[in-house]
Amino acid sequence: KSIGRMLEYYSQFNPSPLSIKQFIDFGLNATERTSFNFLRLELPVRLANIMAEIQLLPEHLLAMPSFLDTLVKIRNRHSSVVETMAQGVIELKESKNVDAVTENAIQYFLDRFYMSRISIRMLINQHTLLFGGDLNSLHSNIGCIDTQCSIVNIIHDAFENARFLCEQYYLTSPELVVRGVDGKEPKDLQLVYVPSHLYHIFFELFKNALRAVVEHHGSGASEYPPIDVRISLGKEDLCIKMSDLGGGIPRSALDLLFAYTYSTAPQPSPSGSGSAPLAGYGYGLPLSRLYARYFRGDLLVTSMDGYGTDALVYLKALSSEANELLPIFNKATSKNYETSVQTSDWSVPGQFFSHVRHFSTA
Ligand code: W6P
Repeated sequence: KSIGRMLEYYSQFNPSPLSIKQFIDFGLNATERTSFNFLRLELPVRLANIMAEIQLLPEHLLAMPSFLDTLVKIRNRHSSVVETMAQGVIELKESKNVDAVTENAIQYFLDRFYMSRISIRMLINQHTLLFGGDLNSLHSNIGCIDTQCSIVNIIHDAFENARFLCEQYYLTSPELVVRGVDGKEPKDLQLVYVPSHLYHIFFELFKNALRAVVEHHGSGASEYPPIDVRISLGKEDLCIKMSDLGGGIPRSALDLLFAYTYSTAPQPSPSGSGSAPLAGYGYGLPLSRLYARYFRGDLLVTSMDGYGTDALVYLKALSSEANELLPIFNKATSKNYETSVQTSDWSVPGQFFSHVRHFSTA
């Protein structure tokens, strides 16, 4: 059977999203046979859905050598996919200037591509952890889901490791303050979640916040304003707000934080030198947002230019509401690749007065 026919066949099915609660029930009750039978259909379905979408990309994108390599590599489930895709984007930027339609298509596609990949790896991890022979029943873990996942511990871990990089690079670093709604550090805030996803998100945010604070105040400053983390738990959402006084970023640059075409390839850690730039490279933020969205959360960044930045992470408080968010391939999908950014019917600044400041700070 040709691969093409197989993809065509499996892309007719829609992926079946699972909630964290279903992952737990599955982990507690399913036999290896049941799990295997589920994966035998679900993995090719998820793969075929995203593979079908690759055909919708603008033609010149598919001509980039790294994009072609990737087709082979995702089949083989290679580990360097993120670097390879980034390389493809870099090759594109070098070969010609990227128009808005292509820009849009890349952003849209890579968000969906990586989400598909996150979900496929989650399923494979669950299966191998549950049935791979390692005893994990001693813990509060079911596969890679921790049923007593301490958000505060993860935040401290992520901070300490980001701070280590900050110290290595700048020889200095700000402190961290973690507070609940009562102003005190929450001791036992637990949720059912995948700890590695949370760690990924917070490590990335801390790197950005630390860098902003040290760069803004200068690495010779005697003191820094701490990174402030505030946690609230409502009926529906668990919210974490990370605030830094790192000088902020202009509103016009906010979208760029999540743009795949404005990041460079994640560098393989430079051996020896030990002075990798702290952040601002790689796909850290767009991927972190996908991890947040994967179980129906989100990641938002707001800023006061000239002052500081808030990063907000939203998580579903209930495992029954934490449903996988999966890209599905259907008729609506191709429309999203055809339509460019909305044709604007708002005015653009005239050429004469656009650089006059509204308010003087003098
Ligand atoms: C900044 C830029 C940024 C991005 C993400 C998280 C925090 C921050 N702080 O200045």
